Amino acid sequence: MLSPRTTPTRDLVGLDGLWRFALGTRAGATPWASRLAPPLEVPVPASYNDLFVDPEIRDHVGVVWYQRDVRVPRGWTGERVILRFGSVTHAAQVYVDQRLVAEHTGGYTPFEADLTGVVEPGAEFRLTVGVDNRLTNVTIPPGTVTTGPDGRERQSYLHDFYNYAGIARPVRLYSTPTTFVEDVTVVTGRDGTAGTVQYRVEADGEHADTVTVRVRAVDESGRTVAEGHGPEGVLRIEDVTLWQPGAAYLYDLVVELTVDGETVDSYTQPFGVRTVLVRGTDFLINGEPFYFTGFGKHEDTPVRGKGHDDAYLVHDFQLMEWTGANSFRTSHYPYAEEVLDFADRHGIVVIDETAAVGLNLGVQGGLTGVPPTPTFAPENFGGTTRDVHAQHLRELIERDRNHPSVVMWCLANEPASNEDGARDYFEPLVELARKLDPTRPLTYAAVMFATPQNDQIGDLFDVLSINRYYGWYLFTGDLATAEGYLEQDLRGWVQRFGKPVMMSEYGADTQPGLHSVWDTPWSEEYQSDFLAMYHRVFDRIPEFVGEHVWNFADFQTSPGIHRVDGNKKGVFTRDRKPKSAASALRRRWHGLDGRKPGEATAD
Ligand code: BDP
Repeated sequence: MLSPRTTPTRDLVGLDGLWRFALGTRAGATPWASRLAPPLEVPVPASYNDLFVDPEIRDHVGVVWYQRDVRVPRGWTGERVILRFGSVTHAAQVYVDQRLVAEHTGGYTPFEADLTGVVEPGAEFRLTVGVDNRLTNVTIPPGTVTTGPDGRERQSYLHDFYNYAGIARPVRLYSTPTTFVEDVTVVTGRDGTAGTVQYRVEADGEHADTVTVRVRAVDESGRTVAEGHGPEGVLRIEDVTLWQPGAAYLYDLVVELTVDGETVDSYTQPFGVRTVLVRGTDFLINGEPFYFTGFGKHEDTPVRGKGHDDAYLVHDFQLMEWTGANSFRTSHYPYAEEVLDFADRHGIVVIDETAAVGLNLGVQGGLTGVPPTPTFAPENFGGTTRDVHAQHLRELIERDRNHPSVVMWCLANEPASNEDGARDYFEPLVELARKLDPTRPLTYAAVMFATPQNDQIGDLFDVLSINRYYGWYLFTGDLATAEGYLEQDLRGWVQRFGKPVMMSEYGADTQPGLHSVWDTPWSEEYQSDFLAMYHRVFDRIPEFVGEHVWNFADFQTSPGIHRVDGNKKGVFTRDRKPKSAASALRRRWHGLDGRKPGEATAD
C-alpha cells in the first residue's frame, strides 16, 4: 500500500487534531447517526487511555467512538477521494454520515476507504469511527476477554506492554485522478559500480488498460539518472551512491501515467540502493558484514501512549545515534510509517516485526516452561489465528517492502517454538513471507524456554534472534553463574543451526538513582555490569551478528504487582533521561562502529 503524498496530480488534507469522543457504553446504539454526546474531546493521533482522569475510560474494554466533521476540498471534483488511517488499534468501523464505509482488524497497519461518490467536493460529512481494543485468541496480538460477576468485560493478554488503544497514527483524506498508480514495488541490486533498480507499477481505474507508464530515477540533487518505460523493468544507475547504514542516500522513483500523451497521474516513491544477504554466519549489507548495535523499542510515551509523536521520533533517533546504535527492532508490532521514513533518511537499520507477540502459553506457566495447555492447539492458537497472522504479515510487507532501512522481517516475538505444533503453525507463514518478499532474510525472537535442543523452527529462518535474561529472571544477581549459562546457550544455537545469531533482547530493570557497590539488581551499576557481562560473551562468539538491548526506554505495562509503574529495563527513562548504562553502551558501540567485535578498532 502506497504512502499518501501530494504530487502534481494528488492533494492531501490532514485530519489530525481534536475529535469528539465517547465510550461505547455511553454513546447510544447508533453513535454515527448524530453528534456524539457527552462532548469529550480527544487528540488524534494518540492513545486515549492516559488522557482522562476517569478510570472507566482508561480501563475500558470494548468499543469507543471518535467523531469529527470533514469538509472535502472544493477542487476535488472529478477526482477519487480516499480516506486513510495510519492505524486504528485494534479494530475499526468507519462511518461516513450513516453509511459504513470500512472495517479493519489489526491495530498496527494502515487501511483505506474509497469515498468517491459517497462524499461531495465542497460539502461536509460526519466521520465516525468505532475503535475496539479487544484482544482474543483470533487476534494478533492475542488476548482473552472474560466477563466479571458485575457483567463487565475484562481484558488479559500475553505481553507485558500496556494495551494502549485509539487512533494512534495520522488520518488523511487524499485525492487521486480516476486513472491512478495503485502500487509501486522497487527491488535494488548492484552490478559493479552501478545500481540496478527493478521496478513494477500497477495502474488502476478508468484507463488502466491503455495507460502508458514512464518512470525515472532522480538523485538527491534533482538530476534524472535513469529512465524506463512500461509497467515493469530494470533501471541502471551508473556510479550509484549506495544507501548505507549511517550514510543514507535516497533516490526518487518518479512514476507517471499518461493517456494519449497527457499525464493523468504521477507518484513519487523514494528508494535506496542497497543489498541484504545472509551468507554462512554473516549478515551482509551491500556485501559487507554488518553487526547490529541498538535496541528493542516501543512506541510509548507519557500521556500520548502509543500515539505517534514527531518530537519523540526526532529525539529518540538523536539518542540512538548518541549511544552508537545503528539499528533497532520494531518490537512488538509494526511502527508508524513516519518512523520508517525517518530511518530511511537517516541510515538507521530496522528489523521490522509483526504484532505476533504472546503466541506462547508457556510464559503463563511461569519459569518452569510447562504450559498449562498446548499453545498451538485449535482451541488456543490454531488455523484461524494463523490466517489472521498471515493477513497481518501481508499488510506489513505490502506497507514496508520499499524501505531501504528495513533489512529483515521478524515474524513473531517469543512464540512457543519449543512446543509441538510450532512447525505446522510457522512453516506456511515463512513460505508466505518468502513469496511476498524473496529479498529479505527472516527471523523470530526466541523465548528463554526455546533452547538449541528443543526449538522446532530455527532451520526455517535465516537469522536466529535470541531473547535471554540470565542474571535477571534466572540467576538474579549472580552474573558469574549467568555468564556460563549464557555462553553455553548461545554456542548451542550456533552449533545446531550454523546461521548468524544475534541477541534480540537482554536487559535488567533499573531504578534510576539507585546505586550499589555490590551486584544489586535494580541498581544502575547492576544494569551496566549485566550488559558488560553479555558483551564479554558476545565477543567470544565469532558467529554473533548483533546486540539489541531490551529496552531503549522504560515503558508502561499492564497493571499488576509484577511491575512498578512499568517495565524499567530502559537504558533511558520513560522521559528519555539516560541511566548510567547509556554511557557504557556509548563507549562500546562507538568503538565497534558497525563491525563485529573481533574486527573493531579501539577508539
Ligand atoms: C521478554 C518480552 C518483552 C518483555 C521482557 C521483560 O519479549 O516483551 O518486556 O521479556 O520481561 O520476554 O522485560
